[in-house]
Amino acid sequence: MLLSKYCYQGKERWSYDEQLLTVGTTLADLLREPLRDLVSTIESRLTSEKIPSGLSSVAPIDVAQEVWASGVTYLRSRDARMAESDIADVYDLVYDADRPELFLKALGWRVSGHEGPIRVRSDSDWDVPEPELVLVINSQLEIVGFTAGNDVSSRQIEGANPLYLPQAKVYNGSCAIGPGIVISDGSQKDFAGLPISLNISRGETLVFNGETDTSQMKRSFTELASHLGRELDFPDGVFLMTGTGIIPPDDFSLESGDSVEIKVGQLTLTNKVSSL
Ligand code: DO4
Ligand code: MG
Repeated sequence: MLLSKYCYQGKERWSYDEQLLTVGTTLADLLREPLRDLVSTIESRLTSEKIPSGLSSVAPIDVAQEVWASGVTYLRSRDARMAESDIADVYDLVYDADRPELFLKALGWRVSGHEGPIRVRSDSDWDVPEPELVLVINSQLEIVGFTAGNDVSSRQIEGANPLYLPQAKVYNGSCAIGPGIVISDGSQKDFAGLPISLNISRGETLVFNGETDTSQMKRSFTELASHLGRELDFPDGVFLMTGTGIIPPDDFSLESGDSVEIKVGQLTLTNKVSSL
C-alpha cells in the first residue's frame, strides 16, 4: 500500500493508494501512531475522493520531518570512498565499526519529489547520484515503511577532505525521495533482498546502469534506526537513507540535463539534473 502526497487545489493532500486522505492530515499525524495502529489510522482518514488524474505527486515528506543518511554501509561505497580520498583509513574504520556513519542530509522542505529537479554544485566537477532505500521511521523508532531516495553527492569535495562532508552532501537539489511510501506489514520481509538499480541517461543515451540489492548491506535496518534514535527524539517521525551500493566509474560525473532513474523494489524515482 502506497502513501503519497499531492498538491491539489492549492492544498497539500496525502493519499493512500487511489484515495485522498482528509484535508489537514499530516505525515506527523500518522508517524505519531505505533506501527500496529498505522493502517487503521490511515483508513480512518480516507475520503471518497480519488486522486484526480494527471496530478503529479510531490516529495512524500512534510516540513516536520528531517532526512538523515547513513554512509559506507555497502562494500562498494567503502571502496569508492577509499579510492577518492587521501585519508582512506576513516572509511575502512567506519565500515567495520560498531557505530555507523550518520549525517543530517536535508530538512523536509528542501527535498525534491519524483520528477522534481536535482542539482550538482557549481564549485564541484565530480558529482554522482546515490540510489538508496530510505527508511520511514515513526516517533517510537519503529520502521513503518520505505521509499526510494537519491543522495546526490560531490565526490570531489568529500575526496578533498572528509571534514567537508556537509558541503559534499547538503546543498540545494541534493536530496530527492519518492514517489511514495510503501507501508510495511510489520514483518520486515518487505525490506529483505530488495533490488536497487540506477540508470543515468544523457539525451537518448544510457550512460550508466548498475544494480545491487539490500542483502549486500553490511548493517541491518533496525541497527541503523536504533543508532539514529539513541540520543535524538523524532516526535513527528524521520526519514533515514541507508547508503549506496552502486557507484558509477571514477571517470563519470553528472551533467545538467542528465536524467536519473532509481528503482527500489516496486518504486521508481526519476529526476533531471537542473542547470539552475
Ligand atoms: O562518507 C560518505 C558517505 C557515503 C554515503 O553517502 C553512502 O555510502 O551512501
Ligand atoms: Mg549516500
